[in-house]
Amino acid sequence: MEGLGGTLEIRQPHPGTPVIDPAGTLCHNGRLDVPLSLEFGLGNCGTRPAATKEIDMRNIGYGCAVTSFSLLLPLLAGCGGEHTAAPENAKPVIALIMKSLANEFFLTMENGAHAHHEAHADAYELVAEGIKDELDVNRQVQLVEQMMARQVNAIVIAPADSKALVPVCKRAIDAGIIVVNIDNKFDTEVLADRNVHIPFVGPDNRKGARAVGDYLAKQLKRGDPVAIVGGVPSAFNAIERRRGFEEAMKAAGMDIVISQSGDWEMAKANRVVAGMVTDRPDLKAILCANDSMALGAVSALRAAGKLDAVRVVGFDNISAVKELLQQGEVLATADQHADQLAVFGIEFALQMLREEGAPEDRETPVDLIAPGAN
Ligand code: ALL
Repeated sequence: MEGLGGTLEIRQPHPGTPVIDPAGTLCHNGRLDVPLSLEFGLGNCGTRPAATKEIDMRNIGYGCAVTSFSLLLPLLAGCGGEHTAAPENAKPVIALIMKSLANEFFLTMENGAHAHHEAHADAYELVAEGIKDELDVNRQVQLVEQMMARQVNAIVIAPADSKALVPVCKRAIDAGIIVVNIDNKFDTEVLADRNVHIPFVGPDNRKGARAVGDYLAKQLKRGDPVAIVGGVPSAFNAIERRRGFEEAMKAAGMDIVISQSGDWEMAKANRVVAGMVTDRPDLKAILCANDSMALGAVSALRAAGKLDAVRVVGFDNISAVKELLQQGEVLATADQHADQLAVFGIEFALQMLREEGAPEDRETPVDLIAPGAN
């Protein structure tokens, strides 16, 4: 079997707008991020799974506005179950698997990765993928499986869930792929249970949140009632940020009267905060585990006429929050250098590809961003 055929249909998006097709494929920046796993059955090739192939549309020149065409994919050389080995001197392929590209944080991360790749294009090939929303864990599992089918050399992953992605990443490692965990750390116990070691490259989220909370505390009075809006509860970085906020508030004698999840999402945080200020009109501050949720909190407070009475802090230092920081509507955030986070992971993976064994985990910087803080 020398090639496989298929037909791909892509709808016309609004220019420059992220578009998600029903299969969860994300199309943005004029690029079709084709987890569009074109699934081609292989007839009687019994031992191999259905083949998936991802297609980078960047060079096609139509942006995402391709309507319909046929593809011939010289995908698998045969049906014997053997891996199609890359030529000896081929560049390694590194797959970056992120979370929600609807969150500016991950777009910044992706742009940083592409800039690094452009500067080191002779060293490796980059495939960057994301999911459509913060809770789409299954899609991330599928992305790892697609990268395995594609036989990439390394996967750099920011897992949406610290436990659920471990088994598929273990399968990738067993298949000979290097896996580097960035941003949100895998659960240590689950890794131990599965007897797998995955190096982590990312910040100390507890420390970052503690710094934001300590700064906020200086603007409050002992005993003030405050609330926490957390990230997805199954994400370790969400747990760590909540701990950092709690430590700071307790150390300064504040009263944490409500703690609820906003699932990292602006809209969910907006609803949660609207409820909080109704239940506790005396609230003095809201600590949000990321900036998307801080934006949702600010708009809920504005709608309730409470923007002056309640301080808001976040985490990420996304551009929309930079403006609010200047206007004083958000008091502080933490910068974990999204543009560098994937780059650190990619460099780590390249190092592992060059040398045997895994280097030590690497802690990356996280800085308090607040007026007069530095
Ligand atoms: C985390 C990141 C960001 C982000 C969040 C949303 O893993 O560290 O703070 O806002 O994911 O997915």
